[in-house]
Amino acid sequence: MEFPKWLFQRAEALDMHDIAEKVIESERLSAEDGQRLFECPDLPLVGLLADIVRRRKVGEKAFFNRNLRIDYTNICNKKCLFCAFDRLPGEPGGYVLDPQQIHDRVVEHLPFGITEVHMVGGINPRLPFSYYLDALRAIKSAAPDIHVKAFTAVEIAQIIKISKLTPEDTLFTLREAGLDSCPGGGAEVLSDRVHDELYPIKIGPQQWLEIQRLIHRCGLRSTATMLYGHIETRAERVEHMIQLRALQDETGGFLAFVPLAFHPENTEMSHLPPPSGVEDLRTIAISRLMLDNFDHIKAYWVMLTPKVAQVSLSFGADDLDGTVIHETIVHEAGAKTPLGLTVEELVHLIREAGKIPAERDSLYRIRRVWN
Ligand code: V47
Repeated sequence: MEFPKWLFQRAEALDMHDIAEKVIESERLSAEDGQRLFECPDLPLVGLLADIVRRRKVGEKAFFNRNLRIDYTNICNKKCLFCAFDRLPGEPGGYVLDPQQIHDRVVEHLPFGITEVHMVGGINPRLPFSYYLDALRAIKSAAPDIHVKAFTAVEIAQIIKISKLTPEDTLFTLREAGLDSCPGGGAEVLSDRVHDELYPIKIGPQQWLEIQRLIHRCGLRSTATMLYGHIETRAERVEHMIQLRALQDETGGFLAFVPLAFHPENTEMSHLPPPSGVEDLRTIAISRLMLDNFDHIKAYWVMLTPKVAQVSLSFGADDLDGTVIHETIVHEAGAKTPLGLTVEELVHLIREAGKIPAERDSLYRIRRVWN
């Protein structure tokens, strides 16, 4: 690809021309490159480089789907300091949705044309293996063709523990009950230091990666997240991306990367400021540049706000997740975003960003393009 002269001059002025050249030549960036990009004072330059990669991957399309969130329980014994959603077993305010309630919630939302249910919850030690299977079956009995994206690696670790089956057989049994793919939550920051400080009794980086490897080995796809903007360093963010990239080289099982902007309200870290819009855009752009083997970078509007998510479509992101009806985890932590966007609103956001709206299914097959 021809190197635009003005881009080269701009990069050269900041001693970033070697990175720009690597991007143009589709060469893999190193951890050191990632750190230099975080330190680069010219955010639009970083965004332009990310935009080159985005365009190469998906052209002018930007994706979304029609999805419903079901957070089946907020009871959790993991005491993560960044979480405002959890209630300890026995604490007031805890809930568990029974399979009938899950079924009814799906039925209630079928008129919205949902194609995916994204279902996660806390680590509730009182739930037996049969609960997880019944919850999946409840969704499929309401809508047999719906894609069920459920249970983060943290929940999968818990389900394996209680299932009395091998890890592989646990996954196969979940699949038989209706599991189609797994969401990417629970990764937080793949760093032992951050793990020890913020969520020491939840699975750590190596186990999270191991469970993802298992999910992919069992034939299921998944996503990967990173919770940024709290105590992690920029070097730790880069290290997180490098670890995901290595696993993706090995399995090819990740569909997308989803950077999650930390919301401090009502958490043990409420004294911290939330990440700024600039930090959001920079993190998204650098993830697009570092994760060369990921097809999609998701701008999760629920955490970013629809406005920042829209701008991020020019900074490396190509997907707005979806309608996300009824998210609760981050709304408990102070998110002021709506409890769902309509398809019309998503199409409008994407069009205004100069991109072509493409409704996708959960595996990124296109269902409709708004030309
Ligand atoms: O695992 C918890 C994070 C995740 C807070 O896979 C918080 O496509 C910000 O994983 N501030 C759940 N974040 C959401 C999630 C997700 C969302 C959208 C798409 C996908 C996907 C996955 O939210 C949790 C945790 O990492 N979280 N508390 C908080 N205060």
